[in-house]
Amino acid sequence: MKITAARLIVCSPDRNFVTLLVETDEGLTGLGDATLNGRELAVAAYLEEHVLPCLIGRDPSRIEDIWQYLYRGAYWRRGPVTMTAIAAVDMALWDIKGKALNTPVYNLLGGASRQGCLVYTHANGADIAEAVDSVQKHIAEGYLAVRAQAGVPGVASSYGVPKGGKAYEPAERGLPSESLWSTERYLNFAPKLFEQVRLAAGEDIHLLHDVHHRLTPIEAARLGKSLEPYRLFWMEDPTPAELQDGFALIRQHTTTPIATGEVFNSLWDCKELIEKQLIDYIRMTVVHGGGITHARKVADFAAIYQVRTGYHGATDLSPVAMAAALHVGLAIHNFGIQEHMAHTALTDEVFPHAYSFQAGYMHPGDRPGLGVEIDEALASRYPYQRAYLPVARKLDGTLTDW
Ligand code: EZ4
Ligand code: CO
Repeated sequence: MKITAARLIVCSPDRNFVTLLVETDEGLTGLGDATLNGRELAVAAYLEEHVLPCLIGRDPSRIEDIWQYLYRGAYWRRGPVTMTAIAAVDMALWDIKGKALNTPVYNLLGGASRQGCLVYTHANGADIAEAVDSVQKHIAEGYLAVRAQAGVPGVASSYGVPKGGKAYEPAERGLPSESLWSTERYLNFAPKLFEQVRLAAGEDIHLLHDVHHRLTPIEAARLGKSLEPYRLFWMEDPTPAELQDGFALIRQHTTTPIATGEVFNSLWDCKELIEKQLIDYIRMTVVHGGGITHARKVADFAAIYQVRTGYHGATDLSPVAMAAALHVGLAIHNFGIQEHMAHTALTDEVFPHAYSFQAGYMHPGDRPGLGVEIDEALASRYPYQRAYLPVARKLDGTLTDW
C-alpha cells in the first residue's frame, strides 16, 4: 500500500479543529487530529509545508519508521507544534492499519484490558451552590467521576467557570481576553467548595479539581493538605511543571494525588516526574504528545513507576483525538481515567464517531480503525475563525499563568 495524498481540513463547527486526511492507493483513508488550541495554523503550516510532501509514496503500514522519520529526521525536536503534527500523521496511520486489518485500533495495541474507560466530566458554577447543583446533575447523567470548579469570590472570570450558563469552553473568538487571579482568595475558598461538594456527592463519587498551573510549590502543598479531608481523586496541574523538582516539595506535604502534563509533548517533559514518583497520573494525550505510538511508550514507562494515565480530553481535542485516546486507554494496563468534555451537537455531526458513553464509562466502539469519520461538506460550511485562550493577571496587573 502507498500513501497517494495527504491534506488538511481546517474547520470551526463551534470551535476550531485541524484534521489530517491521509489517502492510499487501496482506497483506504485515515484521520488524525492536529488541533493545538489558539495556535491551530502553526501546526497546519508545519504539516502542509514540511511534513505532508514527505509522506507521498510511503508505505502507511510502517508507522514506527514514519514516526522516527518525522521526529529524528527533522533534526529539530519536540515542542507542541512539531509533536502535534507528528501525532496527526501517527493517528491517521493507525486508523489506516486498523481498516486494512479490519479491526479496531485497541485490538492492535494488545486488545481490551477492561470493559470501558472510566471518564470524568466538568461541573462548574459561578458560586458553590451552582457548582454543587452541577455536580449532582452530572451524577444523575451517570458519571462516576466529576471535576468541580467554581467562581472564587472577588476574582472576576475564575478558571473553569462558563459565561452565561453555557458549557465551559475556554477558547474565545477574537483576540485573547484577560481574566483575574488571586492566589490568596483561591486558597481560602477551595476547601470550602470541596466540603460542600463532597457532602452532596456522597462517598463513592470520584472528585477532581484543576488548579491550572497557578500556584507555587509550597502554595500547592498547602492546597493539597487542606483538601485531604475531601479525598480527591487528584488535584491537577498544581504548579507549572517546567520545574520538575517543585513537585518534590508538594509531595513532602500532602497525600492528595497529583495529575499533570496536558501541556507536555514528549516523554522527556515528564521523565523525572515519573521516575521519582512525583505524580500519580500523566495527562499528556495522543494529540499533543506524538500520537498513539508515543503515548504507548510513555504509558509503558509510567507503568514501571505505578503512574497511571489521565489523558486530557477537553473540547479542543477533536473526536478523532478522543477516539485515539479511548483506544489506547482501553488497551493499556495502567489506564487511570479519561477526561470527557462533551463536544457540541454540531461538532459531533461533523465528526460522526463510534465511541459512546454509558454509566460512567466510555468505549471506543468496534469499527475498524479509530471509528471516526469527517463530513467534509458540512465542515466546509464552518471556516476557521481566529480564537485564543485567555491570559491571566494578578489583582495588581502582573501577568501570571492562566
Ligand atoms: O485549559 O483544554 O483540564 N482541562 C483543561 C482545559 C485546558 C484547555 C486548553 O486548551 O485544563 O480547560
Ligand atoms: Co487541565
